Amino acid sequence: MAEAVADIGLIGLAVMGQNLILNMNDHGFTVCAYNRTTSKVDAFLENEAKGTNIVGAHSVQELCAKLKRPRKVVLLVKAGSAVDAFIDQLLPYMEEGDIIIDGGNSHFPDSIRRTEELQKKGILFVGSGVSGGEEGARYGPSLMPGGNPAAWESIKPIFQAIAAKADGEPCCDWVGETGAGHYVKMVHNEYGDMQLISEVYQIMHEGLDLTHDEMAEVFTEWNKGDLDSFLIEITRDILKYKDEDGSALVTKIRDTAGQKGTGKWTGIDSLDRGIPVTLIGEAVYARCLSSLKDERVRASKILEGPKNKKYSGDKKAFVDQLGQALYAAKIVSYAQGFMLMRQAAKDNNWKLNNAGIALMWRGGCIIRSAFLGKIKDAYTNNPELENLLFDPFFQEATAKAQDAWRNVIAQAVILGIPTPALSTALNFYDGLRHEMLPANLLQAQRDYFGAHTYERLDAPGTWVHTNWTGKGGRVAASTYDA
Ligand code: 2AM
Repeated sequence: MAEAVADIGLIGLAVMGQNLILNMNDHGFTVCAYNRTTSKVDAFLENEAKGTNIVGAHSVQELCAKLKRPRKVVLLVKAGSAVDAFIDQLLPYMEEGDIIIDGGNSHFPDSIRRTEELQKKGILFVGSGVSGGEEGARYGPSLMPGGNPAAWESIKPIFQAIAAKADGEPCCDWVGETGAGHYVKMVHNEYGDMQLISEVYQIMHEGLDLTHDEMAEVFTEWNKGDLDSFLIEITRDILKYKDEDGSALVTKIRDTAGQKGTGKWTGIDSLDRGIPVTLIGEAVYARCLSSLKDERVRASKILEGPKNKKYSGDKKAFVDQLGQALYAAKIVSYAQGFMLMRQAAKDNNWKLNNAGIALMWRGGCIIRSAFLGKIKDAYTNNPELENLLFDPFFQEATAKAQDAWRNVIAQAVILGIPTPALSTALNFYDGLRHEMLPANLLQAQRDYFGAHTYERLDAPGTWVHTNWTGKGGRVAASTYDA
């Protein structure tokens, strides 16, 4: 029988798995490595792990024998059936209180199911979002663990040690119950931020005729203030990057955006829950429209735009307004994301750690930004905050930016430059702050053509049908909703 020497085990020796093991080793933990194809265990021990405290196992049984109690096993294997298969293989060698952590890209309903099934067997399951790619895994990822809360005390020292740090604080905290970790990982995506930055780029390029070096200067300045973030920083570097002929390389890249699906899944989830996460929606659609390159080339030759395509005012002042518009729209984007998480928490009975979530995203991942510190403060000050925009800091920030934001969008509309994300953010903001929306008319229309009934403002909870034409029946269609 092997001696229990390891603090934690990890299954799945692809790059992410190997890097997480090396990261844990750097922080003084003894890790036992295992992989389905066991030759990879030997190769890893002989190469990357040579000279470290890392140990290997050639079977799940050997892995479990080498782990200190309570056993902790991280799975970093292909999402889906491989995770369930490994859980089944581990169970015979585990005892009550042992912990299985899935650090892969699992869909959150699977993590809900696994937490519940394993709890019945006395095993603690954790579904953890891991963000930051290979580099993050090696030197400090953003970690978003959720699942069975009883597991947190045991895994906390390891997780917080290996996570990225922002102002000395680990970008890892307990997210919430069952599938909360993987859910938050899904909502945390860069689609909104990237689309907003790209729209601002198009306005500066097309409407203001700024050179790429001038734009890089603007992004350098923005990165020193409220907009300080990884994406602003890399945009600055991209704009400066020259091709062999001395021109900006970015101008030579075919303008059709790819996507792996995270944004799409967040969009679909938001539609399912009835929460208007419009920035992600627009960001996904903008990528779809970009992909219709051939059709756009044909359209560009036949569809009319405005005669005047250049901004004629003070460019410097307008660039400052662009920065404000970008900031305000970004606030709305995060407000929408937290609205979605709030609804998912209600639907699933999760008690979400909102302040912790903002902190987890401050480092290690693509959306990392200084701005998230303000979100953390907002939820620390008021854990029950109904909407991020109600926090005094964000309420004031949007109020201060709104004139600039409105002017930017008005000018973009006049110049014929598309701003789907910047505009939807403002439309959402204006919609949210309207006590009355025209849904009264909409309800009347539904009642007119479909007898769907409507609720009266002066008698809440009373649903009535009006015979709008004086013809036809007086029966309400309460049994269907078309
Ligand atoms: P492998 O090296 O044996 O292929 C990323 O692909 C990781 O997931 C690898 O460690 C890989 O193991 C593992 N993996 C992928 N599909 C798997 C499966 N069906 N069962 C077990 N491990 C799997």
